[in-house]
Amino acid sequence: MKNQEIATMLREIADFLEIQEEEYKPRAYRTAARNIESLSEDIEDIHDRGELEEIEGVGESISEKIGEYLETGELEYYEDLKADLPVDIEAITSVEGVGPKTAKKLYIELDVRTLDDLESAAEKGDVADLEGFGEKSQQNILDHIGRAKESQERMLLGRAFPIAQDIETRLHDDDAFDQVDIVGSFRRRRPTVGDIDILATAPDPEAAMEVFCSHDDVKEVLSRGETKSSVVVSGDLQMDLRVVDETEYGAALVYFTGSKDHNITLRNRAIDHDWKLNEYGLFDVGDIDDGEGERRAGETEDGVYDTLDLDWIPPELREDTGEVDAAATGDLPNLIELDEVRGDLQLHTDYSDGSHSVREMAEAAVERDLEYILVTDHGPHAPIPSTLDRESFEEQQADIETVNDDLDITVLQGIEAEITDSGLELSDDWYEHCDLIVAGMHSDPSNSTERVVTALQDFPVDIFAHPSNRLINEREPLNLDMETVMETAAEEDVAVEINAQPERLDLDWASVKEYRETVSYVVSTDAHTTGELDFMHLGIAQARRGWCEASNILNTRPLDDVRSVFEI
Ligand code: DGT
Ligand code: CA
Ligand code: CA
Ligand code: ZN
Repeated sequence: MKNQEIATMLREIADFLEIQEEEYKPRAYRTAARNIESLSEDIEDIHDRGELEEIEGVGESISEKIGEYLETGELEYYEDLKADLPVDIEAITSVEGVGPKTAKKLYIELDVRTLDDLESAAEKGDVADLEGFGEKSQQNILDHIGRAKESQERMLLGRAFPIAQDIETRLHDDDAFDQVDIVGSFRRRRPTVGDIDILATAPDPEAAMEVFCSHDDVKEVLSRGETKSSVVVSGDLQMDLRVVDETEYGAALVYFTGSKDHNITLRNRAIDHDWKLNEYGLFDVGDIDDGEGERRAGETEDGVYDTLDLDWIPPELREDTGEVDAAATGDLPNLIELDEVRGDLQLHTDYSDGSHSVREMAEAAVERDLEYILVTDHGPHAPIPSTLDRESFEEQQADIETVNDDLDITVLQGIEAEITDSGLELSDDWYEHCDLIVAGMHSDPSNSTERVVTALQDFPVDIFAHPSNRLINEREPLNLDMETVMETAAEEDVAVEINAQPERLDLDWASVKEYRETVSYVVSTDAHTTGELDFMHLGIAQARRGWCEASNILNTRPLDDVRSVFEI
């Protein structure tokens, strides 16, 4: 599937157009890119049906360009832009503080085309000498370039998801394959993945390799062997395929799912029994000095754990944070499942920066079997172009009432309020009209902990949204004293959000685990389009990584419970 590849191209076009001082077009291209990369359907199928323009944010002009690219493998418009400015614009603008115009200046003055060029120019001191730059901007580049380089190496889980799933389905459906599973960090649902590791069994491994390596979406074959191959697919994602013997499949599943630290703890447990655990199986080597020993397990994953006297450990927990001990004593959590979610407590509509109406969002939520949603458009002082004021808020209220009469779902009206230096942005007269107040911080002041604590203590906040305000691969988390913040949230009965947007996944899973007995969580999509309601699974995966059961997550409860918890 070429969704990610096309989204990246559209984003680069947006950067190029921004350099040309185009006013509206860059935003249009970025919106289209965002919607395309969150599609679960293959964009080629949509194109085949002639329905590109039905994708939100894709009008005639962008749809023609996508069509040209899909049909010819190239887009002339894009090639021309790139010929004028032959730089890796996506990579260079991923350095925090470096925008498209800066990138152009760096190219013209210093011939910076890649991140490596930029790094060496900054290290040599050439950037500081440029007009309008100086030591401070140079230092900023040096401070942030490492993260930018890393971000080139790791793809967001939510972006890799459609690509990986598409390939898994395709291999599954092909006669050359029997069992197919995606393993590695993807199976553990780490927020970012370095590559996609696929494990399979196949009647004829060489035929399976041929299918894997020769598909249309493969851009480059890095290595090809009889049982292991590596390719780069559309979207610049590396995929490794290993074909193993049926009798070893379970042991290989354990080994290649990782994490490495989890594997080491398992292996040590095996050693305690005088056994040996590796990717081929679990062997009794008690009386034997060399050779394999007697095979105890290996065909199924469950069998490997069971033979080690362990409950089967869900992949999301395999990070060596106590899961093996818990599995030994029968104390693993009964992890929350996606289908236990009943509502979504943060999403946006076209009353602020969302793409869809209240009704469209509500209908999409009904399709996803939700019982309630909380609309949380941005309050008047949010640092974005389109926000609510009192008048539009009242119009929205009327809209919501009609939708509630028409549809089999309850729409609550909330607001995403900005945490400011004096607490919350809203004046008192807002509060009585909101069902729930979601508060979040989108700036990075030096006294962020103090501000959050004040907002939670002195203002009627119900949910604290995306606590660290990080953007994975783009922006550092706030410098918050998380323990103080979580204790305050607990004292003030403020629920803490696990935001499911692919670049947020915030509260991060390690903190989720740490504070799960202190605070109540909600998992919210923060959807800005109907399609983004599907991000819920990413947030639930992080809740699972944080050892949460349904009881830890408020939006698994029926609406009446939610109402009584928040006293609405
Ligand atoms: P990634 O790709 O950086 O997102 O993270 P992983 O966890 O997918 O790592 P990867 O692709 O290098 O390897 C896949 C799994 O294979 C890993 O989770 C555990 C296993 N593995 C790889 N190398 C080693 C190793 O040296 N020792 C052990 N015990 N396991 C390993
Ligand atoms: Ca991997
Ligand atoms: Ca790998
Ligand atoms: Zn928004």
